[in-house]
Amino acid sequence: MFELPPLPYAYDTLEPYIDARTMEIHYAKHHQGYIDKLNTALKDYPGLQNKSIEELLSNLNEIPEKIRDQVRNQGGGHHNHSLFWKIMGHRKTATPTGSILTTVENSFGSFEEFKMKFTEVAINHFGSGWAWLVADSSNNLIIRSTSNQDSPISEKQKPILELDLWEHAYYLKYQNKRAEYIDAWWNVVNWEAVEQNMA
Ligand code: MN3
Repeated sequence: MFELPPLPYAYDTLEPYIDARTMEIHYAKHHQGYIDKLNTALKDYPGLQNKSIEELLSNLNEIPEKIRDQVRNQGGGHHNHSLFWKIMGHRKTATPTGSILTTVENSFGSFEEFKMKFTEVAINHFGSGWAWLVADSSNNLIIRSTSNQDSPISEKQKPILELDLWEHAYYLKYQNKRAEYIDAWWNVVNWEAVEQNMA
C-alpha cells in the first residue's frame, strides 16, 4: 500500500512565502487524503498494489475502467505532491546555475523569460491544476499546465518543475490572489532538486 513520504523539511521552513499552517494541512491532510483514497481504490487489486505510482500513471489504459478515474485523480495527487515537496526548500541560489541554467536559456532565451512564461501559464490556468516544466520524449523543454491532478507522465512527459495551483495550496495566506502566491513561490524553489530532475 502507498504511504505518505517524509516531508524533507519542517512545516515552517518555507515561511514567510508559504506559511506553516498551509504546509501542515496540505501535507498531512490533503496529500494523506489522496494516498488513503488511492489505497481504497486498489484494495481489491493486489496486482496493482505492487506497482510503483509511476507505473500506474504511465499506463492508465491498463488500469481497470472501474478504478481508472480514481487512480488518475488520487494517484496523480499522490505523485504530484511527492514531487512538489522535493522541488521546494531552503533556497541556496536565487536563480538556477550550471547545466540547468544553460538548458533553460537554450530553450527560453533567458531565465527571466522562462520565469515570465511559466508564471503566465500558472496565472492563466483555469480552475484547479498544476503548472509544469516538463521534458518530452525528445528532451525538449515545455511549459504547460494540467487540470485537476493529471500527471504529465501519463503523456510520456518527464516532470522537472511543478507548481500546485489548487486553492488549498495558498488560500489561507493569499486567498484569491494566485498571482501573489506564484510570485512568492519562486523564492522557495530548490534549484538543486530541479537540476536533479533534469539529469
Ligand atoms: Mn495540493
